[in-house]
Amino acid sequence: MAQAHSLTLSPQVDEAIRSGAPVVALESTVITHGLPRSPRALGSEFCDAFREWDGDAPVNLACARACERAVRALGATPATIAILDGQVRVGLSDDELTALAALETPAKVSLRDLGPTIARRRSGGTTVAATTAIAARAGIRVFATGGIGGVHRGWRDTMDISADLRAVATNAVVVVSAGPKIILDLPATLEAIESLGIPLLGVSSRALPRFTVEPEATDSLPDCVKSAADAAEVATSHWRIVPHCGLLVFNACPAAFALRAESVERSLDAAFREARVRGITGAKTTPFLLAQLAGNAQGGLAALRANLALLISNARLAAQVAGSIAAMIGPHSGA
Ligand code: PSU
Ligand code: MN
Repeated sequence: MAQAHSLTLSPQVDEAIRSGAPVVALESTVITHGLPRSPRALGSEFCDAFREWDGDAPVNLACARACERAVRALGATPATIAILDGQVRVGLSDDELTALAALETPAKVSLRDLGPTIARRRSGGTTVAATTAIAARAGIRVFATGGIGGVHRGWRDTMDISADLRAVATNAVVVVSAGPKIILDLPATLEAIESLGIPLLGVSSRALPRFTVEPEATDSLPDCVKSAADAAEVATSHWRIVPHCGLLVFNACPAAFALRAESVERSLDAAFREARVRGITGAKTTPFLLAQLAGNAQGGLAALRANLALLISNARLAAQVAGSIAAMIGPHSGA
């Protein structure tokens, strides 16, 4: 294990960063809080599209492994980021990944929780916000996740705006996601991204992807890239002028697995009602709403498939972007 700053890097990740080889950071709240902890049969269409999938493992572990395999298959090194017993880990062994996926009471570690979690020697999954900050500190330029946090519905009353956005605005990392989580106020989230000065790029389209749901019909993104190399070119150009700002790449959920908007609206209403009845607020909101949507009797399996499909697809794209950036800038000087 290599220590850089206060981070513990796996030998593979340490070597890749030192030599300037492409590395992709992967988030872990999705493992600890976002996915089922038992195996699930996902059907042959899914298994054919995603050969990385290992159907015998619990879904959360299988997903973490599949994302890592997808990254490796494209010549990059995966670095799953999490906190284990107070150690900030960048790159996990398969045993560590297995242990993380089985934690009984994992913490959801966002930016504000880093110090407390480390000092108290706790374990948990890092959110997009915390993962982005840790990746930047390690010298990793590209990060793949599912959906990003943003401005929550009802923000006028609650001020609930995810730390994800500010973290991307203040760390030079390309964050590849399938757009803002569908539970959010999407127009307000786009405005907040603009206010923070974060470049926002669609992939071959300026339609807004909506996490597990098919993209909007109208074009509302300011720009789009036509390839991973194009994204890398935009990122490195931005960093020459604004060196500490991240970029958002919105890669729509693979069309074969995306959910129809109409079918999701009804379950969304029910999920919000349930959250209100149970008094769910703050950091518990996002995991609760997503679990309600995923647990919905009809939509459940389709929502799960969509979520997994976009996670693996984002890991693939991120690996290609990391490859292009590595080819352009070579070894990172900051780590
Ligand atoms: N995926 C899930 N559940 C989650 C998250 C992802 O299924 O809780 C995390 C992501 O890591 C994202 C965070 O960064 O939720 C956003 O939460 P908040 O709105 O509290 O910032
Ligand atoms: Mn919040």
